[in-house]
Amino acid sequence: QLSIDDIRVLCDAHSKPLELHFQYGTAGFRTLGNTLDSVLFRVGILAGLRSKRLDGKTIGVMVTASHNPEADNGVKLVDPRGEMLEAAWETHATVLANASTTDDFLHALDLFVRNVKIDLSKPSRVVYARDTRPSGVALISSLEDGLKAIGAEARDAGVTTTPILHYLVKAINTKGTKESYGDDSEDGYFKKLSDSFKKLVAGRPKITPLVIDCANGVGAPIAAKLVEYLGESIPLILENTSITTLGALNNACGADFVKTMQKLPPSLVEVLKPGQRACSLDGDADRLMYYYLDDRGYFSMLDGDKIAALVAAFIVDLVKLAGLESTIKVGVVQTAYANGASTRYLAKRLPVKCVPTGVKHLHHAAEHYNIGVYFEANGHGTVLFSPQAQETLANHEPSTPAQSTALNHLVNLTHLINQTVGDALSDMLLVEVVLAHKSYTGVEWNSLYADLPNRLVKVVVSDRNAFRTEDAERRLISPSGLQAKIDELVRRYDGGRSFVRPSGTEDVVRVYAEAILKTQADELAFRVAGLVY
Ligand code: NG1
Ligand code: ZN
Repeated sequence: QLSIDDIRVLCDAHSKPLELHFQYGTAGFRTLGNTLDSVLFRVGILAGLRSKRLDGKTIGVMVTASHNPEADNGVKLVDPRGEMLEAAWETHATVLANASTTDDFLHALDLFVRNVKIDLSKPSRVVYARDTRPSGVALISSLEDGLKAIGAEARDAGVTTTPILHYLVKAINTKGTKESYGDDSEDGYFKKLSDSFKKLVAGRPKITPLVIDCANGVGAPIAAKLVEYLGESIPLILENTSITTLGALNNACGADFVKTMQKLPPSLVEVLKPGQRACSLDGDADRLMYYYLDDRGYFSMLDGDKIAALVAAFIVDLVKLAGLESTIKVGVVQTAYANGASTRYLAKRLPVKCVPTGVKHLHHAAEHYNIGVYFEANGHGTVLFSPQAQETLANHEPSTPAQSTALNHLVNLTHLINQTVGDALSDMLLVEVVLAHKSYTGVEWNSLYADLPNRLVKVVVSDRNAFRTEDAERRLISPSGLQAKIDELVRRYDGGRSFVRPSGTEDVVRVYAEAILKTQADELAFRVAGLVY
Protein backbone atom coordinates (compact mmCIF):
# COMPACT_ATOMS: atom_id res chain seq x y z
CA GLN A 1 0.00 0.00 0.00
CA LEU A 2 0.99 3.54 -0.71
CA SER A 3 2.25 5.51 2.25
CA ILE A 4 1.88 9.24 1.68
CA ASP A 5 4.35 9.91 4.51
CA ASP A 6 7.06 7.86 2.79
CA ILE A 7 6.47 9.68 -0.47
CA ARG A 8 6.55 13.03 1.31
CA VAL A 9 9.90 12.41 2.98
CA LEU A 10 11.52 11.18 -0.21
CA CYS A 11 9.93 13.92 -2.31
CA ASP A 12 11.37 16.57 0.04
CA ALA A 13 14.79 15.12 -0.64
CA HIS A 14 14.28 15.59 -4.40
CA SER A 15 12.81 19.07 -4.60
CA LYS A 16 12.12 20.70 -7.94
CA PRO A 17 14.27 23.68 -8.96
CA LEU A 18 11.70 26.52 -8.87
CA GLU A 19 12.79 28.33 -12.01
CA LEU A 20 12.74 25.31 -14.34
CA HIS A 21 9.95 23.98 -16.53
CA PHE A 22 10.21 20.40 -17.77
CA GLN A 23 8.48 18.87 -20.78
CA TYR A 24 8.01 15.26 -21.77
CA GLY A 25 8.67 15.65 -25.51
CA THR A 26 9.34 13.29 -28.42
CA ALA A 27 12.48 12.09 -26.65
CA GLY A 28 11.05 12.03 -23.10
CA PHE A 29 12.45 14.58 -20.64
CA ARG A 30 15.77 15.87 -21.93
CA THR A 31 17.93 18.73 -20.67
CA LEU A 32 21.09 19.37 -18.63
CA GLY A 33 21.76 16.24 -16.59
CA ASN A 34 22.39 18.03 -13.29
CA THR A 35 18.90 19.60 -13.29
CA LEU A 36 16.95 16.36 -13.55
CA ASP A 37 16.99 15.00 -9.96
CA SER A 38 13.35 15.81 -9.16
CA VAL A 39 12.22 14.66 -12.59
CA LEU A 40 13.83 11.23 -12.13
CA PHE A 41 12.27 10.79 -8.69
CA ARG A 42 8.84 11.64 -10.07
CA VAL A 43 9.30 9.49 -13.15
CA GLY A 44 10.01 6.59 -10.77
CA ILE A 45 6.63 7.13 -9.17
CA LEU A 46 4.94 7.55 -12.55
CA ALA A 47 6.49 4.35 -13.90
CA GLY A 48 5.23 2.47 -10.84
CA LEU A 49 1.74 3.88 -11.35
CA ARG A 50 1.76 3.05 -15.07
CA SER A 51 2.57 -0.54 -14.15
CA LYS A 52 -0.25 -0.65 -11.57
CA ARG A 53 -2.62 0.79 -14.20
CA LEU A 54 -1.60 -2.02 -16.56
CA ASP A 55 -2.17 -4.72 -13.98
CA GLY A 56 1.44 -5.14 -12.91
CA LYS A 57 2.94 -5.42 -16.39
CA THR A 58 6.59 -4.37 -16.44
CA ILE A 59 7.36 -0.79 -17.52
CA GLY A 60 10.81 0.31 -18.72
CA VAL A 61 12.71 3.46 -17.79
CA MET A 62 15.74 4.52 -19.85
CA VAL A 63 18.11 7.24 -18.65
CA THR A 64 19.90 8.68 -21.67
CA ALA A 65 20.26 11.79 -23.83
CA SER A 66 21.19 9.81 -26.93
CA HIS A 67 23.27 11.90 -29.39
CA ASN A 68 23.18 15.06 -27.24
CA PRO A 69 26.32 16.47 -25.61
CA GLU A 70 27.72 14.63 -22.59
CA ALA A 71 26.39 17.15 -20.04
CA ASP A 72 22.80 16.52 -21.12
CA ASN A 73 20.72 13.67 -19.86
CA GLY A 74 17.15 12.52 -20.12
CA VAL A 75 14.62 9.89 -19.26
CA LYS A 76 11.88 8.10 -21.14
CA LEU A 77 9.35 5.43 -20.31
CA VAL A 78 8.83 2.23 -22.26
CA ASP A 79 5.41 0.56 -22.44
CA PRO A 80 4.92 -3.19 -21.85
CA ARG A 81 5.20 -4.25 -25.50
CA GLY A 82 8.55 -2.47 -25.70
CA GLU A 83 7.06 0.60 -27.34
CA MET A 84 7.14 4.30 -26.51
CA LEU A 85 4.91 5.56 -23.70
CA GLU A 86 1.26 6.13 -24.65
CA ALA A 87 0.78 9.77 -25.71
CA ALA A 88 -1.80 10.71 -23.04
CA TRP A 89 0.70 9.83 -20.32
CA GLU A 90 3.27 12.21 -21.78
CA THR A 91 0.97 15.00 -20.61
CA HIS A 92 0.55 13.41 -17.15
CA ALA A 93 4.35 13.15 -16.91
CA THR A 94 4.74 16.85 -17.73
CA VAL A 95 2.12 17.90 -15.17
CA LEU A 96 3.69 15.81 -12.37
CA ALA A 97 7.22 16.97 -13.20
CA ASN A 98 6.23 20.61 -12.88
CA ALA A 99 4.36 20.58 -9.55
CA SER A 100 6.45 23.14 -7.65
CA THR A 101 6.43 21.92 -4.03
CA THR A 102 6.02 18.58 -2.28
CA ASP A 103 2.45 19.55 -1.35
CA ASP A 104 1.63 20.50 -4.93
CA PHE A 105 3.12 17.26 -6.13
CA LEU A 106 1.17 15.13 -3.64
CA HIS A 107 -1.99 16.96 -4.61
CA ALA A 108 -1.36 16.46 -8.35
CA LEU A 109 -0.55 12.81 -7.69
CA ASP A 110 -3.78 12.26 -5.79
CA LEU A 111 -5.81 13.90 -8.55
CA PHE A 112 -4.02 11.88 -11.19
CA VAL A 113 -4.54 8.54 -9.42
CA ARG A 114 -8.26 9.24 -9.13
CA ASN A 115 -8.72 10.62 -12.67
CA VAL A 116 -6.90 7.78 -14.37
CA LYS A 117 -8.50 5.26 -11.97
CA ILE A 118 -5.36 3.57 -10.76
CA ASP A 119 -5.91 0.73 -8.32
CA LEU A 120 -3.06 1.27 -5.87
CA SER A 121 -3.37 -2.25 -4.49
CA LYS A 122 -2.12 -3.69 -7.80
CA PRO A 123 1.51 -4.82 -8.04
CA SER A 124 3.99 -2.70 -9.97
CA ARG A 125 7.15 -3.73 -11.77
CA VAL A 126 9.77 -1.57 -13.43
CA VAL A 127 13.03 -2.37 -15.24
CA TYR A 128 15.51 0.45 -15.77
CA ALA A 129 18.88 1.18 -17.37
CA ARG A 130 21.19 4.05 -18.21
CA ASP A 131 23.81 4.97 -20.78
CA THR A 132 27.42 5.90 -19.87
CA ARG A 133 26.86 9.59 -19.05
CA PRO A 134 28.54 10.64 -15.78
CA SER A 135 25.30 12.24 -14.50
CA GLY A 136 23.50 8.90 -14.92
CA VAL A 137 24.72 7.44 -11.62
CA ALA A 138 23.01 10.07 -9.43
CA LEU A 139 19.92 10.14 -11.65
CA ILE A 140 19.47 6.39 -11.28
CA SER A 141 19.54 6.75 -7.52
CA SER A 142 16.85 9.48 -7.71
CA LEU A 143 14.80 7.14 -9.88
CA GLU A 144 15.28 4.32 -7.36
CA ASP A 145 13.94 6.57 -4.60
CA GLY A 146 10.82 7.18 -6.70
CA LEU A 147 10.38 3.46 -7.27
CA LYS A 148 10.84 2.83 -3.56
CA ALA A 149 8.29 5.53 -2.69
CA ILE A 150 5.62 3.86 -4.83
CA GLY A 151 6.64 0.37 -3.71
CA ALA A 152 7.56 -0.89 -7.17
CA GLU A 153 9.41 -4.14 -7.67
CA ALA A 154 12.51 -2.76 -9.42
CA ARG A 155 15.01 -4.48 -11.68
CA ASP A 156 18.29 -2.75 -12.53
CA ALA A 157 19.41 -3.59 -16.08
CA GLY A 158 22.63 -1.64 -15.51
CA VAL A 159 24.51 0.26 -18.19
CA THR A 160 23.06 -0.77 -21.52
CA THR A 161 21.63 0.50 -24.81
CA THR A 162 18.15 1.93 -25.28
CA PRO A 163 17.16 -0.89 -27.68
CA ILE A 164 18.30 -3.58 -25.21
CA LEU A 165 16.11 -2.00 -22.53
CA HIS A 166 13.15 -2.08 -24.97
CA TYR A 167 13.97 -5.72 -25.74
CA LEU A 168 14.04 -6.58 -22.03
CA VAL A 169 10.66 -4.96 -21.40
CA LYS A 170 9.04 -6.98 -24.18
CA ALA A 171 10.85 -10.18 -23.19
CA ILE A 172 9.80 -9.84 -19.55
CA ASN A 173 6.16 -9.20 -20.46
CA THR A 174 5.93 -12.09 -22.93
CA LYS A 175 7.86 -14.58 -20.80
CA GLY A 176 6.27 -18.03 -20.78
CA THR A 177 3.61 -17.07 -23.36
CA LYS A 178 3.44 -18.22 -26.98
CA GLU A 179 4.54 -14.73 -28.06
CA SER A 180 7.77 -15.06 -26.04
CA TYR A 181 10.25 -12.53 -27.42
CA GLY A 182 13.36 -14.27 -26.10
CA ASP A 183 15.10 -14.79 -22.78
CA ASP A 184 14.78 -11.65 -20.63
CA SER A 185 18.49 -10.97 -20.28
CA GLU A 186 21.30 -9.35 -22.23
CA ASP A 187 22.50 -12.87 -22.92
CA GLY A 188 19.09 -13.67 -24.44
CA TYR A 189 19.35 -10.61 -26.67
CA PHE A 190 22.86 -11.43 -27.87
CA LYS A 191 21.94 -15.06 -28.53
CA LYS A 192 18.83 -14.11 -30.48
CA LEU A 193 20.74 -11.66 -32.69
CA SER A 194 23.84 -13.74 -33.22
CA ASP A 195 22.06 -17.07 -33.85
CA SER A 196 19.79 -15.58 -36.51
CA PHE A 197 22.69 -13.64 -38.07
CA LYS A 198 24.82 -16.77 -38.37
CA LYS A 199 21.94 -18.65 -40.04
CA LEU A 200 21.33 -15.78 -42.45
CA VAL A 201 24.95 -15.52 -43.64
CA ALA A 202 25.71 -19.26 -43.64
CA GLY A 203 27.17 -20.36 -46.96
CA ARG A 204 27.93 -16.78 -48.08
CA PRO A 205 31.45 -15.58 -48.88
CA LYS A 206 33.45 -14.42 -45.87
CA ILE A 207 32.43 -10.91 -44.75
CA THR A 208 35.17 -8.27 -44.92
CA PRO A 209 36.03 -6.34 -41.71
CA LEU A 210 33.62 -3.61 -40.61
CA VAL A 211 34.73 -0.64 -38.50
CA ILE A 212 32.27 0.54 -35.82
CA ASP A 213 32.51 4.05 -34.37
CA CYS A 214 30.94 3.54 -30.93
CA ALA A 215 30.66 7.31 -30.22
CA ASN A 216 32.57 6.71 -26.94
CA GLY A 217 29.26 5.58 -25.49
CA VAL A 218 27.37 2.55 -24.25
CA GLY A 219 27.52 1.01 -27.73
CA ALA A 220 31.20 0.26 -27.00
CA PRO A 221 30.85 -2.28 -24.18
CA ILE A 222 27.71 -3.73 -25.73
CA ALA A 223 29.31 -4.16 -29.18
CA ALA A 224 32.30 -5.75 -27.44
CA LYS A 225 29.99 -8.37 -25.91
CA LEU A 226 28.24 -8.89 -29.26
CA VAL A 227 31.62 -9.60 -30.86
CA GLU A 228 32.03 -12.59 -28.50
CA TYR A 229 28.69 -14.07 -29.58
CA LEU A 230 29.26 -13.45 -33.30
CA GLY A 231 32.60 -15.27 -33.30
CA GLU A 232 34.02 -15.77 -36.78
CA SER A 233 30.81 -14.85 -38.61
CA ILE A 234 31.79 -11.19 -39.03
CA PRO A 235 35.03 -9.35 -38.20
CA LEU A 236 34.19 -6.15 -36.28
CA ILE A 237 36.74 -3.46 -35.43
CA LEU A 238 35.58 -1.24 -32.54
CA GLU A 239 36.70 2.40 -32.47
CA ASN A 240 35.82 5.33 -30.17
CA THR A 241 35.35 3.11 -27.15
CA SER A 242 36.59 5.56 -24.47
CA ILE A 243 33.60 5.53 -22.18
CA THR A 244 35.46 6.86 -19.14
CA THR A 245 37.20 9.78 -20.84
CA LEU A 246 35.34 12.92 -19.78
CA GLY A 247 33.95 14.91 -22.67
CA ALA A 248 34.49 12.17 -25.27
CA LEU A 249 30.87 11.01 -25.67
CA ASN A 250 29.43 12.01 -29.10
CA ASN A 251 32.29 14.47 -29.44
CA ALA A 252 33.38 14.70 -33.10
CA CYS A 253 32.13 11.15 -33.59
CA GLY A 254 28.92 9.14 -33.63
CA ALA A 255 25.92 8.91 -35.95
CA ASP A 256 24.68 12.46 -35.45
CA PHE A 257 28.12 13.95 -36.15
CA VAL A 258 28.39 11.98 -39.40
CA LYS A 259 24.86 12.84 -40.57
CA THR A 260 25.13 16.54 -39.73
CA MET A 261 28.71 17.14 -40.87
CA GLN A 262 28.48 14.66 -43.78
CA LYS A 263 32.09 13.68 -43.13
CA LEU A 264 34.29 11.06 -41.52
CA PRO A 265 34.85 11.40 -37.75
CA PRO A 266 38.44 12.76 -37.48
CA SER A 267 39.34 9.82 -35.23
CA LEU A 268 38.76 7.41 -38.15
CA VAL A 269 40.91 9.23 -40.70
CA GLU A 270 43.94 7.05 -39.92
CA VAL A 271 41.86 3.93 -39.40
CA LEU A 272 39.58 3.57 -42.40
CA LYS A 273 41.12 2.20 -45.59
CA PRO A 274 39.80 3.01 -49.09
CA GLY A 275 36.96 0.63 -49.96
CA GLN A 276 36.35 -0.36 -46.32
CA ARG A 277 32.88 -0.05 -44.76
CA ALA A 278 32.33 1.69 -41.46
CA CYS A 279 29.34 2.69 -39.37
CA SER A 280 28.66 5.04 -36.47
CA LEU A 281 26.35 4.48 -33.52
CA ASP A 282 24.94 7.29 -31.38
CA GLY A 283 25.23 7.70 -27.59
CA ASP A 284 22.57 5.10 -26.75
CA ALA A 285 23.05 2.93 -29.85
CA ASP A 286 19.64 3.35 -31.44
CA ARG A 287 20.85 5.25 -34.53
CA LEU A 288 23.12 3.96 -37.27
CA MET A 289 24.98 5.67 -40.12
CA TYR A 290 27.08 3.77 -42.66
CA TYR A 291 29.84 5.19 -44.87
CA TYR A 292 32.98 4.27 -46.78
CA LEU A 293 35.93 5.83 -48.53
CA ASP A 294 36.08 5.11 -52.24
CA ASP A 295 39.28 4.14 -54.08
CA ARG A 296 40.34 7.77 -54.27
CA GLY A 297 39.66 8.26 -50.55
CA TYR A 298 36.41 10.23 -51.03
CA PHE A 299 33.81 9.90 -48.28
CA SER A 300 30.35 8.52 -49.13
CA MET A 301 27.55 8.39 -46.58
CA LEU A 302 24.82 5.76 -46.42
CA ASP A 303 22.10 7.17 -44.14
CA GLY A 304 18.75 5.91 -42.83
CA ASP A 305 17.16 6.41 -46.25
CA LYS A 306 19.81 4.26 -47.92
CA ILE A 307 19.30 1.61 -45.23
CA ALA A 308 15.53 1.68 -45.85
CA ALA A 309 16.05 1.30 -49.61
CA LEU A 310 18.48 -1.60 -49.19
CA VAL A 311 16.40 -3.46 -46.63
CA ALA A 312 12.95 -2.87 -48.13
CA ALA A 313 13.99 -4.03 -51.60
CA PHE A 314 15.60 -7.16 -50.07
CA ILE A 315 12.48 -8.04 -48.07
CA VAL A 316 10.17 -7.46 -51.06
CA ASP A 317 12.31 -9.87 -53.10
CA LEU A 318 12.27 -12.51 -50.35
CA VAL A 319 8.48 -12.27 -50.01
CA LYS A 320 8.17 -12.83 -53.79
CA LEU A 321 10.64 -15.71 -53.73
CA ALA A 322 8.73 -17.31 -50.88
CA GLY A 323 5.54 -17.16 -53.00
CA LEU A 324 3.83 -14.87 -50.49
CA GLU A 325 3.45 -11.78 -52.66
CA SER A 326 -0.34 -11.82 -52.48
CA THR A 327 -0.62 -12.44 -48.71
CA ILE A 328 2.18 -10.31 -47.27
CA LYS A 329 2.20 -6.63 -48.21
CA VAL A 330 5.42 -4.74 -47.54
CA GLY A 331 5.40 -0.96 -47.08
CA VAL A 332 7.78 1.82 -46.09
CA VAL A 333 7.29 4.79 -43.78
CA GLN A 334 9.41 7.95 -44.02
CA THR A 335 9.30 11.54 -42.85
CA ALA A 336 9.59 14.76 -44.87
CA TYR A 337 13.37 14.66 -44.23
CA ALA A 338 13.75 11.55 -46.38
CA ASN A 339 15.83 12.36 -49.43
CA GLY A 340 13.54 12.84 -52.45
CA ALA A 341 15.64 10.38 -54.45
CA SER A 342 15.04 7.66 -51.85
CA THR A 343 11.29 8.23 -51.96
CA ARG A 344 11.33 7.95 -55.76
CA TYR A 345 13.42 4.76 -55.62
CA LEU A 346 11.17 3.15 -53.03
CA ALA A 347 7.82 4.27 -54.48
CA LYS A 348 8.62 2.37 -57.70
CA ARG A 349 8.83 -0.83 -55.71
CA LEU A 350 6.33 -0.62 -52.84
CA PRO A 351 3.86 1.67 -51.02
CA VAL A 352 5.54 4.60 -49.24
CA LYS A 353 3.87 6.73 -46.56
CA CYS A 354 5.10 10.04 -45.15
CA VAL A 355 4.33 10.87 -41.49
CA PRO A 356 5.31 13.66 -39.06
CA THR A 357 8.74 13.52 -37.39
CA GLY A 358 9.06 11.33 -34.30
CA VAL A 359 9.48 7.61 -33.88
CA LYS A 360 6.00 7.05 -32.49
CA HIS A 361 4.43 8.30 -35.75
CA LEU A 362 6.70 6.12 -37.87
CA HIS A 363 6.21 3.07 -35.68
CA HIS A 364 2.42 3.34 -35.67
CA ALA A 365 2.21 3.87 -39.42
CA ALA A 366 4.49 0.86 -40.00
CA GLU A 367 2.11 -1.31 -37.97
CA HIS A 368 -0.50 -0.85 -40.73
CA TYR A 369 1.51 -2.97 -43.16
CA ASN A 370 2.06 -6.75 -42.94
CA ILE A 371 5.76 -5.90 -43.01
CA GLY A 372 6.48 -2.23 -42.31
CA VAL A 373 9.95 -0.77 -42.84
CA TYR A 374 10.57 2.61 -41.24
CA PHE A 375 13.71 4.71 -41.05
CA GLU A 376 14.41 8.34 -40.34
CA ALA A 377 17.13 9.86 -42.52
CA ASN A 378 19.19 10.27 -39.32
CA GLY A 379 19.52 6.50 -39.02
CA HIS A 380 16.82 5.55 -36.54
CA GLY A 381 14.53 2.80 -37.70
CA THR A 382 13.47 -0.82 -37.79
CA VAL A 383 11.18 -3.32 -39.51
CA LEU A 384 7.89 -4.54 -38.04
CA PHE A 385 6.32 -7.91 -38.87
CA SER A 386 2.60 -7.93 -38.03
CA PRO A 387 1.26 -10.86 -35.98
CA GLN A 388 -0.55 -12.15 -39.12
CA ALA A 389 2.65 -11.94 -41.16
CA GLN A 390 4.55 -13.89 -38.50
CA GLU A 391 1.78 -16.46 -38.42
CA THR A 392 1.84 -16.79 -42.22
CA LEU A 393 5.60 -17.24 -42.15
CA ALA A 394 5.30 -19.91 -39.47
CA ASN A 395 2.56 -21.91 -41.23
CA HIS A 396 3.19 -21.48 -44.95
CA GLU A 397 4.00 -24.71 -46.80
CA PRO A 398 6.68 -23.91 -49.40
CA SER A 399 6.28 -25.76 -52.71
CA THR A 400 9.89 -25.55 -53.95
CA PRO A 401 13.32 -25.59 -52.29
CA ALA A 402 13.78 -21.94 -53.38
CA GLN A 403 10.55 -20.97 -51.62
CA SER A 404 11.64 -22.84 -48.53
CA THR A 405 14.98 -21.01 -48.42
CA ALA A 406 13.34 -17.59 -48.81
CA LEU A 407 10.81 -18.45 -46.12
CA ASN A 408 13.58 -19.46 -43.71
CA HIS A 409 15.41 -16.21 -44.38
CA LEU A 410 12.27 -14.22 -43.58
CA VAL A 411 11.73 -16.14 -40.35
CA ASN A 412 15.34 -15.52 -39.33
CA LEU A 413 14.93 -11.82 -40.11
CA THR A 414 12.05 -11.64 -37.61
CA HIS A 415 14.56 -12.79 -34.97
CA LEU A 416 17.49 -10.65 -36.12
CA ILE A 417 15.51 -7.41 -36.21
CA ASN A 418 14.71 -5.68 -32.92
CA GLN A 419 11.07 -4.94 -33.63
CA THR A 420 10.51 -2.88 -30.50
CA VAL A 421 12.52 0.16 -31.58
CA GLY A 422 15.40 1.27 -33.82
CA ASP A 423 18.52 -0.65 -32.78
CA ALA A 424 21.88 0.31 -34.27
CA LEU A 425 23.51 -3.09 -33.63
CA SER A 426 20.57 -5.13 -34.89
CA ASP A 427 20.21 -2.80 -37.92
CA MET A 428 23.95 -3.12 -38.58
CA LEU A 429 23.70 -6.92 -38.70
CA LEU A 430 20.64 -6.58 -40.94
CA VAL A 431 22.58 -4.38 -43.38
CA GLU A 432 25.47 -6.86 -43.33
CA VAL A 433 23.08 -9.73 -44.14
CA VAL A 434 21.71 -7.89 -47.18
CA LEU A 435 25.18 -6.87 -48.39
CA ALA A 436 26.33 -10.49 -48.02
CA HIS A 437 23.32 -11.83 -49.93
CA LYS A 438 23.63 -9.27 -52.72
CA SER A 439 27.46 -9.42 -52.80
CA TYR A 440 27.40 -5.62 -52.54
CA THR A 441 30.21 -3.39 -51.37
CA GLY A 442 29.38 0.11 -50.15
CA VAL A 443 29.75 1.34 -53.73
CA GLU A 444 27.00 -0.88 -55.16
CA TRP A 445 24.73 -0.16 -52.23
CA ASN A 446 25.29 3.58 -52.67
CA SER A 447 24.47 3.39 -56.36
CA LEU A 448 20.89 2.14 -55.77
CA TYR A 449 20.07 5.82 -56.20
CA ALA A 450 21.98 9.10 -56.03
CA ASP A 451 21.07 11.38 -53.10
CA LEU A 452 19.71 14.77 -54.07
CA PRO A 453 21.94 17.50 -52.61
CA ASN A 454 20.25 18.90 -49.51
CA ARG A 455 20.68 21.36 -46.70
CA LEU A 456 19.19 21.51 -43.20
CA VAL A 457 19.39 24.77 -41.25
CA LYS A 458 18.10 25.91 -37.87
CA VAL A 459 16.49 29.29 -37.39
CA VAL A 460 15.99 30.81 -33.95
CA VAL A 461 12.63 32.59 -33.89
CA SER A 462 10.76 34.45 -31.16
CA ASP A 463 7.92 31.90 -31.05
CA ARG A 464 8.29 28.57 -32.79
CA ASN A 465 4.70 27.68 -31.83
CA ALA A 466 3.57 30.25 -34.41
CA PHE A 467 4.66 27.71 -37.05
CA ARG A 468 1.93 25.17 -37.65
CA THR A 469 2.05 22.50 -40.34
CA GLU A 470 -0.12 20.06 -42.31
CA ASP A 471 0.44 17.24 -44.79
CA ALA A 472 2.97 15.40 -42.58
CA GLU A 473 4.79 18.66 -41.82
CA ARG A 474 5.45 19.37 -45.49
CA ARG A 475 3.35 22.55 -45.62
CA LEU A 476 2.80 25.49 -43.28
CA ILE A 477 -0.69 26.62 -42.36
CA SER A 478 0.62 29.49 -40.24
CA PRO A 479 2.06 32.15 -40.18
CA SER A 480 -0.40 32.99 -42.92
CA GLY A 481 1.00 33.68 -46.37
CA LEU A 482 4.40 32.15 -45.63
CA GLN A 483 3.79 28.87 -47.47
CA ALA A 484 2.83 30.73 -50.66
CA LYS A 485 6.15 32.61 -50.50
CA ILE A 486 8.05 29.34 -50.00
CA ASP A 487 6.23 27.78 -52.97
CA GLU A 488 7.13 30.75 -55.11
CA LEU A 489 10.83 30.39 -54.20
CA VAL A 490 10.89 26.61 -54.65
CA ARG A 491 9.50 26.92 -58.20
CA ARG A 492 12.66 28.75 -59.26
CA TYR A 493 14.95 25.81 -58.42
CA ASP A 494 15.48 22.74 -60.56
CA GLY A 495 14.28 19.73 -58.56
CA GLY A 496 13.56 22.10 -55.68
CA ARG A 497 11.78 21.01 -52.49
CA SER A 498 11.72 22.82 -49.18
CA PHE A 499 9.70 22.79 -45.97
CA VAL A 500 9.68 24.51 -42.61
CA ARG A 501 8.63 23.02 -39.26
CA PRO A 502 9.14 23.74 -35.59
CA SER A 503 11.54 21.33 -33.88
CA GLY A 504 10.05 19.09 -31.21
CA THR A 505 13.32 18.83 -29.28
CA GLU A 506 14.98 22.27 -29.58
CA ASP A 507 13.69 25.82 -29.41
CA VAL A 508 14.21 26.41 -33.15
CA VAL A 509 12.49 26.16 -36.50
CA ARG A 510 14.10 23.79 -39.01
CA VAL A 511 14.37 24.55 -42.71
CA TYR A 512 15.09 21.73 -45.15
CA ALA A 513 15.84 22.19 -48.84
CA GLU A 514 16.76 19.94 -51.71
CA ALA A 515 17.72 20.67 -55.34
CA ILE A 516 19.56 19.08 -58.28
CA LEU A 517 22.75 21.04 -57.51
CA LYS A 518 24.43 21.41 -54.10
CA THR A 519 24.84 25.19 -54.49
CA GLN A 520 21.14 25.49 -55.33
CA ALA A 521 20.06 23.39 -52.32
CA ASP A 522 22.17 25.64 -50.07
CA GLU A 523 20.83 28.79 -51.64
CA LEU A 524 17.21 27.62 -51.42
CA ALA A 525 17.64 26.69 -47.74
CA PHE A 526 19.11 30.07 -46.86
CA ARG A 527 16.49 32.00 -48.84
CA VAL A 528 13.64 30.09 -47.18
CA ALA A 529 15.36 30.67 -43.82
CA GLY A 530 15.38 34.37 -44.72
CA LEU A 531 11.59 34.24 -45.11
CA VAL A 532 11.16 32.56 -41.72
CA TYR A 533 13.42 34.83 -39.74
P1 NG1 B 1 13.15 17.59 -34.09
O1 NG1 B 1 13.99 18.37 -33.14
O2 NG1 B 1 11.67 17.60 -33.79
O3 NG1 B 1 13.47 17.95 -35.52
C1 NG1 B 1 14.84 15.48 -33.91
C2 NG1 B 1 15.08 14.76 -35.20
C3 NG1 B 1 14.04 13.67 -35.36
C4 NG1 B 1 14.00 12.73 -34.14
C5 NG1 B 1 13.89 13.56 -32.86
C6 NG1 B 1 13.95 12.72 -31.59
C7 NG1 B 1 15.81 15.63 -37.38
C8 NG1 B 1 15.64 16.67 -38.44
N1 NG1 B 1 14.98 15.69 -36.34
O4 NG1 B 1 13.53 16.03 -33.94
O5 NG1 B 1 14.28 12.95 -36.54
O6 NG1 B 1 15.10 11.87 -34.13
O7 NG1 B 1 14.91 14.57 -32.82
O8 NG1 B 1 15.23 12.45 -31.17
O9 NG1 B 1 16.72 14.80 -37.48
ZN1 ZN C 1 19.76 7.64 -29.74
